[in-house]
Amino acid sequence: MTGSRWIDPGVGLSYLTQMAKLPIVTLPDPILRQPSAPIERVDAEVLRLADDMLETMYDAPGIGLAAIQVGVPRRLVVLDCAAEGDKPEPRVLINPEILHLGSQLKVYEEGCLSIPDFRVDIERPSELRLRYLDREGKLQEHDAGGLLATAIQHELDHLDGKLIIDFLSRLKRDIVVRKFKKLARQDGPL
Ligand code: GNR
Ligand code: NI
Repeated sequence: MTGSRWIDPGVGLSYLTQMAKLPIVTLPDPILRQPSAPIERVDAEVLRLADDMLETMYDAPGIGLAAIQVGVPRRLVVLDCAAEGDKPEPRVLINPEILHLGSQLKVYEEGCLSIPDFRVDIERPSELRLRYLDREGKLQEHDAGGLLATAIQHELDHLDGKLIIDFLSRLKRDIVVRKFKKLARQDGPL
């Protein structure tokens, strides 16, 4: 997805900008454990980052991406949970907050772009109510269920430095982390 688009800053000037695929931070990079800070202003820079994150997510491919996964510790998430072949449903959530979690739980096998080739069954509430700022900076409240509810909880965990390996026992988590540390030594920077 290499495209270009116009941003109108609303002062009669437009800039032609190019979307860019960003490198995804993977385990064991300690950045992934950093808590993300709220976004103070929904400006052109934030929207640009959101578009770059969408391109990065579609390219991966994945169904969600948190800013911290591209090294930016801000509370910004992109998602697209549309079924393959259906019309894309790109979503941008700024400063997302869960207002309510349903009492019914469901198990979903989750993966994470920051932990390649690893999957784990995780039990989470199947429905939630979410509040966030949209790309116009407008406060939104929505109910979510299905895969979207699972993905939202996964992404909000990232904003607090939490990863899907944290749902494993300490022993199993250490085995996964050690594997990624070894991989980073092998094909990491010379
Ligand atoms: O692409 C992804 N798939 C996925 C599958 C089940 C539950 C959560 C996810 S999110 C993940 C992309 C990712 O790592 N987002 O942070
Ligand atoms: Ni993830």
